[in-house]
Amino acid sequence: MEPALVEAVRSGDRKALARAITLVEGGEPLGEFGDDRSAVVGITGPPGAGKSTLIAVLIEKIREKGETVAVLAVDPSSPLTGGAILGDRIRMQSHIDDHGVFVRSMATRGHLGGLAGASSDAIRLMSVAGFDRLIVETVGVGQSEVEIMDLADPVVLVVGPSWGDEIQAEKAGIVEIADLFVVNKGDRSGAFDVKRALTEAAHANGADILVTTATTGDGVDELLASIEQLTSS
Ligand SMILES: Nc1nc2c(ncn2[C@@H]2O[C@H](COP(=O)(O)OP(=O)(O)OP(=O)(O)O)[C@@H](O)[C@H]2O)c(=O)[nH]1
Ligand SMILES: [Mg+2]
Repeated sequence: MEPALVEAVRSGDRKALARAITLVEGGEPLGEFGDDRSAVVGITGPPGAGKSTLIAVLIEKIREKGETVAVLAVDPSSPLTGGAILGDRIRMQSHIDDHGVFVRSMATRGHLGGLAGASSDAIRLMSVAGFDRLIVETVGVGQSEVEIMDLADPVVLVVGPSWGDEIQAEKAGIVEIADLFVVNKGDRSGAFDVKRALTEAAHANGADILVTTATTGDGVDELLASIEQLTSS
């Protein structure tokens, strides 16, 4: 990649950052540069669990603390959830004029392999751009999402109150790599049953289980506190 573009990204130019991510998405190699990487928080889980809604609340809380945050939402190729790109944009739009927030979707549809590599380069670019916190969202339904989560530490698994039916994500090995479990939609019946059902898996990972309601913000302060604790250790 052009050193001038990388320099512009480093200086905090958001348009340059967006352009650079488009280039790595198109397969352009990023090349070498200083790896001053911030902690990457991975947020994954089955479609519709409320990941984007939770992230929108987290963004608000992070900004209230005066920290900056960049989010990469890696969209699934599944036609079922392909509308997520637009949904994510709309949900996070309230932060669009804030220089301390950068939100980017990366489409997996039609991607010719190397998705984890492109995501990794996009995250490096966001890190170099100087954000205090980096978040990557994936839908935990396939092997490539597990690969992307390899880039993240900690990994937060978000499930809904119907987790019992969501065996795909379990098959994909997401449960094994989660550092924190979140049962979202705490306002719905079943959330506490799911919490109980996850206790063993969480215990095996030494992970906590939180219950949140993203739509009201309930439990999100605790979620951010847990994330901060995991990123500081
Ligand atoms: N009742 C209730 N609905 C919620 C809650 N959190 C999110 N939702 C709703 O659940 C739906 C899916 O939320 P998203 O945030 O798009 O979920 P997601 O996990 O990002 O979905 P994908 O990116 O498509 O996998 C939306 O209609 C949200 O408004 C919650 O805590 N309670
Ligand atoms: Mg989403």
